[in-house]
Amino acid sequence: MSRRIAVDGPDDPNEREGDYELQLALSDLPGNDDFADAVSLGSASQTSLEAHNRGATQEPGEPIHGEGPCDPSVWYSWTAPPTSDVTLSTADSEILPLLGIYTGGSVGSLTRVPSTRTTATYDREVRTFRATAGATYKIAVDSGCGQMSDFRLALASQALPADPPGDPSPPPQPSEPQPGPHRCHLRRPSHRRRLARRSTWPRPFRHSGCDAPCAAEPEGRSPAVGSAGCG
Ligand SMILES: [Ca+2]
Repeated sequence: MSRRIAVDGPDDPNEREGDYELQLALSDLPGNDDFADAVSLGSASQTSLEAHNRGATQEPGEPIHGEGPCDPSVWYSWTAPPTSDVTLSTADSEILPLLGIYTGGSVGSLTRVPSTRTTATYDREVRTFRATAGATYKIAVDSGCGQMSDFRLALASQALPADPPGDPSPPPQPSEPQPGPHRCHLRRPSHRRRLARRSTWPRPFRHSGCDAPCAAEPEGRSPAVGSAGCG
């Protein structure tokens, strides 16, 4: 396929004519322009690469990764080995890089992964996110203002400490009966004993379960049968 190239000057008529130099450079299109062609980063805990987004496009249904809709994006895929805190960096890129992190199986049904942009300058963006063990993340590298040039991408993950093994729960021990509030059970003397003791009534009641005598009932009153506090 042939292309025709026009060379023109600015609107100012005083600058419309003069010498010029035309440079032409050819570059292969990125093979991971489309989501389905994402380059796999495997499950490395750390990795870095240099690539470019020249000729990259935005697919129908592709989310907007930054603030603009230009989206000359390329895609990568990475699977978290353990649950980790992950840092993505595009430091020293020749574009104004933008990063998008997603899960999902098609470009039109992606779920954006919560992330924090810790650095954003003209040549780098740094984002951190929490990755779940075994989950596969789709990473888009885009550029602001539709820039197309070289970029760098570095991934570093820090596995979260595993839960401490902890001491196994001790087997349940049979609970010993706990002493409750001490109650003294008064027993009323039998009728026969009451008759025998009529001459000495009232007497201090004796009770079971308590060595101390309970207070005598007021004279002339029969003690109630039941329980009463001892003390
Ligand atoms: Ca693309």
